Amino acid sequence: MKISQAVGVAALAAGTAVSQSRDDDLSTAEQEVKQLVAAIERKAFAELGNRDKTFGCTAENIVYRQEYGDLSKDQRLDYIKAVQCLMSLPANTPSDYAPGAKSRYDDFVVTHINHTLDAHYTGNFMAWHRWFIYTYETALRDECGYQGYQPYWDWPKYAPAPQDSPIFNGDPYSLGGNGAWDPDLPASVVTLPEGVTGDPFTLPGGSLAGGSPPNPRADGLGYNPRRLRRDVGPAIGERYANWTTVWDLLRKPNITEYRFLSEGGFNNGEIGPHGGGHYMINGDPGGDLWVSPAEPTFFVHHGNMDRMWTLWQAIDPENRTVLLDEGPYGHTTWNNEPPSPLTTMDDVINIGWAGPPTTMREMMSTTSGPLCYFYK
Ligand SMILES: *[C@@H]1O[C@H](CO)[C@@H](O)[C@H](O)[C@H]1NC(C)=O
Ligand SMILES: *[C@@H]1O[C@H](CO)[C@@H](O)[C@H](O)[C@H]1NC(C)=O
Ligand SMILES: *[C@@H]1O[C@H](CO)[C@@H](O)[C@H](O)[C@H]1NC(C)=O
Ligand SMILES: *[C@@H]1O[C@H](CO)[C@@H](O)[C@H](O)[C@H]1NC(C)=O
Ligand SMILES: [Cu+2]
Repeated sequence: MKISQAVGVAALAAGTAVSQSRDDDLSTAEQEVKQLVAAIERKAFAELGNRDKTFGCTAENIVYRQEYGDLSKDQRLDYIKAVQCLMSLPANTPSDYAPGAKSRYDDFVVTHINHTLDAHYTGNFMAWHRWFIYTYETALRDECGYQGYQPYWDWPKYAPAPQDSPIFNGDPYSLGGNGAWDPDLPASVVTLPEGVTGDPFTLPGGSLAGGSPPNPRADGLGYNPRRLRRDVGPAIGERYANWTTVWDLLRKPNITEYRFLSEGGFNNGEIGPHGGGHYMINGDPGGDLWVSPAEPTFFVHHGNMDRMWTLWQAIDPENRTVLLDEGPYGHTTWNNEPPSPLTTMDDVINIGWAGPPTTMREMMSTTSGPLCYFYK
């Protein structure tokens, strides 16, 4: 008997038999995803266990990133304190380049704004964000004394009610809630743990979100402090980031197909779980492609983007850590517009004042290059 059938039987026995086929399908997918992820993890751990000590990354020194809700309350507070610390340290970005960059945290926002058009719908997208998140995690640890690792947001786990999840429920251990409804604003005003509200960054001019007030500079790099606003709810996640989505994603045969589901088809209304995670947060700046890292939950969302890619790669590491995308998203320009060369392993990944550069080659594995982490 498949586990998925066993769950159906258990639900019947508990008198909670799922009557809607939709729910039944999702719980089937949930069980299948959990089995598949467990099998991938066993395979990856076994491979690590077989490595000898000459390998830089082994079962002894690898570290693990955890789901936000799996952290203890103390661990969540440690993470929040480290993020607040990053928001209180001085910026590396010169103020004549970006007057809005007031803190070390803002270095990451500035870099993301500057690289929006050469790090999304491009061949470096997954690797660029892997290095971006890793550098952020490193700053939390080295500059703010954080002892843990970057947590991730397992989207489908909370898709039916993300506003009640440990990430968004507004309790002192969360990354803030939706806040009180303010009839003067199009989205809700968020209430973040003390400190997290300090200096949310900027919106670039002409950006997607109806951010207000508009940034004083057309390039969005001016100083524009305001409270975060969110509109967290179930509609987007249930549609674009459910258990079936994850099941389908992990079974994609190549990176082109993988990315087409993950990021959505271009301009056809599909947003995939990547857009789904961003628009589950929504608001200002979370709903804005350029400035979205100014919303602290960006990093748990992209943590899961990286986790998905890591798990998918671990199914066939030999092929999937060398394979570069040959589809329209595999080039050095946004959706290959205007036409540009394919991204190569030697391409440099630049993250400006956020941290040092790296290469595509170094970012293709979390266990076989300079990186040494996995997910659990
Ligand atoms: C789950 O997500 C997929 C897209 O990945 C969508 O096509 C499907 O309709 C969603 N399922 C439900 C039950 O909403
Ligand atoms: C990726 O997989 C799809 C579906 O099997 C196939 O049509 C496509 O040619 C593959 N692309 C590459 C680059 O192998
Ligand atoms: C890649 O996949 C193919 C078959 O799918 C397999 O034969 C091969 O050994 C794998 N590894 C490499 C490095 O090509
Ligand atoms: C901004 O991005 C461009 C490439 O688009 C790069 O040449 C430049 O160094 C970047 N500047 C900063 C400050 O990150
Ligand atoms: Cu991004």
